[in-house]
Amino acid sequence: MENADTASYVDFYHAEGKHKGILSWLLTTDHKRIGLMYMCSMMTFMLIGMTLGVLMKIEMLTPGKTIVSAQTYNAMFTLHGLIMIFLFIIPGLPAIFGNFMLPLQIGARDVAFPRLNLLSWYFYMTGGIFAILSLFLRGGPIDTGWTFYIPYSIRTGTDVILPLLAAFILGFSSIITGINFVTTIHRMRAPGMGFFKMPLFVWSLYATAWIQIIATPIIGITIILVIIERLFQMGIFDPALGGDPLLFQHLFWIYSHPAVYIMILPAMGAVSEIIPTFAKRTIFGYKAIAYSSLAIAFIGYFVWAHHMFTSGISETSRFIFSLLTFLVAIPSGVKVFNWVATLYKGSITPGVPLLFVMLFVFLFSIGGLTGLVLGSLATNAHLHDTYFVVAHFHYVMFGGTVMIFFGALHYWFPKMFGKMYNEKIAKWTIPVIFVGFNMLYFTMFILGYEGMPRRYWDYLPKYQTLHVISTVGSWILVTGIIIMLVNLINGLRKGPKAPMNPWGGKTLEWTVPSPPPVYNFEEIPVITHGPYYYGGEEEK
Ligand code: HEM
Ligand SMILES: [Cu+2]
Repeated sequence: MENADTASYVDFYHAEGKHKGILSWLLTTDHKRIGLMYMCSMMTFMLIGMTLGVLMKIEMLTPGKTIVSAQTYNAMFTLHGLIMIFLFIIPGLPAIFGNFMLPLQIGARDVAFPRLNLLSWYFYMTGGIFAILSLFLRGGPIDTGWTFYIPYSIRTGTDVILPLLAAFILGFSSIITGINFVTTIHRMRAPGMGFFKMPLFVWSLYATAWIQIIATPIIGITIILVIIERLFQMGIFDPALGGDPLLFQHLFWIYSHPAVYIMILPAMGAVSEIIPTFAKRTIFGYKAIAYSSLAIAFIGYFVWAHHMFTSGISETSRFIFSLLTFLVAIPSGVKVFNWVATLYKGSITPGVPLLFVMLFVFLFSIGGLTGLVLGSLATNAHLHDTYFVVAHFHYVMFGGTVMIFFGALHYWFPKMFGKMYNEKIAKWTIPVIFVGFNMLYFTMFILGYEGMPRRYWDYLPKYQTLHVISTVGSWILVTGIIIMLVNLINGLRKGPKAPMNPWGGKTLEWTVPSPPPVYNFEEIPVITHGPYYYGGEEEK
């Protein structure tokens, strides 16, 4: 198949298929287009979420009211959390880069169930629209926090049911994607590509897909029970009716802890692609990395109650859950060790994606290590529900997954759009992001340690200096992100044409034109070399 060298990426994706114009997108079953549709919608939600975050930080410039009322602040952190978790970071990497790259990386022409794939995007959009609609209904914007904790979520006068339904529908989207990926990986690998010849990004999607399939129904059931409780006062969770609020917390975290691995595993998978490419070496410890993804997915099911140490659960279960939590550090350490070993004596080119990986390793390590502080019982009692927690999860989710989201964007951008961005500008955004990020969130560790509770609109004057530093940090961070995005958009519009393999990547997506043609491969490749890399000469 010829590469459409003169056509822009838009013409290119429009070129084939039954429908024209916008319908060629809305009715497409091409995994690449679906990935791009996810990208557009998710980045929109990401920007809304970030705007809310910045507004919250502006509110925190002074004690008492700065720009919004206390009730509005409650709605803002709830919506910020809901958007960031359910509409951006849980579906993010699998839905965008997984959809786009999985078939390419295993030498397939599409995913196993292309129509189901499109349906999952529609579910995603329905969930997003429900969440937005709920803001304008009856009681006004939901104010429970993204965790919907009982009994508040059955007592509040704000609209809880529609956001709950939104989360429910988004769960379906996630499950469908999981089923699709597991089937695709089992059934559609190119001849010769055994499981241990698959790229590590594919391995991470595989582990993630199983969590999506197994864990997501639990939150689905929990959500339905909350709705029933709110509508009919059945006495499932409400202590006033003989229900058990702790039951809610258990069910919620049985999903929501594994969900953090849905967020982080694909990011780790992308890291395992970017590092060998930019170190010009085969990945060190391929099997160990692949197995550690499965191990993280597995252990991740048994640690949920570390979110409930101060809720009154028994001494024995606190002890066990604390111990199990520490175990997750082992497979995570295995990955970091192998990444470092790959870089060691590699011939490293500091390309933009690799710089994002460095940012990730630094920030995610801080997030992970402070996770151990929260995982120990004694320190947890002091830090629970303070800004220390807010700092911790931003370091993990934002410093971890989102930085790799940005890194993956810069890594696969040339492949996805057939254009290059300005690498110099992209490199300059990294120190800006670094400084802004640490000002914004490191201060929160100190604030929390000193006793500043999370989800508070007001605070004692002694906390003000740190809040101001943090707020200024948020402006710097967002400036960096805006420059980064504008640079990518400029690349899209008028960047030079990208070669087939700009980084010297060794996985199959780099053997097809940029952007890849509709059915990816003219001929399905036969994998003879391995593990992991296709054989053959470098080509530009
Ligand atoms: C410009 C970037 C961001 C800023 C300025 C920001 C700021 C904040 C602030 C001020 C809070 C509330 C603190 C409180 O009163 O308890 C918060 C909460 C939260 N943020 Fe962010 N954030 C940003 C990006 C992100 C990202 C990228 C994610 C996830 C991927 C995220 C996830 C969350 C979650 C889950 C909460 C908890 C909400 C709740 O308590 O219910 N944030 N953020
Ligand atoms: Cu957890």
